Amino acid sequence: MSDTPYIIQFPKIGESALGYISIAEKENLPFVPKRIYWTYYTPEEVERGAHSHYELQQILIAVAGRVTVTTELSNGEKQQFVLDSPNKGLYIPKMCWRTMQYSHNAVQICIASLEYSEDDYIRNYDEFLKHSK
Ligand code: T46
Repeated sequence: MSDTPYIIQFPKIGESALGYISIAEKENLPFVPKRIYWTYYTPEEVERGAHSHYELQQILIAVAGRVTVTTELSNGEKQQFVLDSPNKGLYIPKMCWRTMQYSHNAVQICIASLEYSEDDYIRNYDEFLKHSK
């Protein structure tokens, strides 16, 4: 388990004449997935996210379009990632504030380490800062 976000390159098998397949296998993932969900048709002017998780780890993939993700760790370190390829994922550790913006055609898949629990969310930024190291 990493404490910081990082890009995961998934294998891209195929060729332009035939198309491609990418595969997420448990040996190549930082956790064993318990849940997968996807978001789509998010208007470009909408910012999603704006929360952190106490325990949840995630991998975000833009399987279509472009997703811009900003992350902030509890030590104040901020980063921006552009997910614009179906074989590129972003690992998001626990206790990481994130916001996402989407191109009009973006479909974002999230591979999650835990089942859904609203109790795992920190949706108040000041509350998140209280957990700063
Ligand atoms: C995250 C980012 C990347 C459920 O009922 N079950 C679920 O498994 C999920 C993920 C959401 N919901 C409900 C909770 C809200 O009423 O769906 C609604 C939208 O969720 P939220 O506003 O949290 O959506 P995003 O896109 O801001 O965040 C989601 C995930 O919730 C979150 O864990 O990290 O995607």
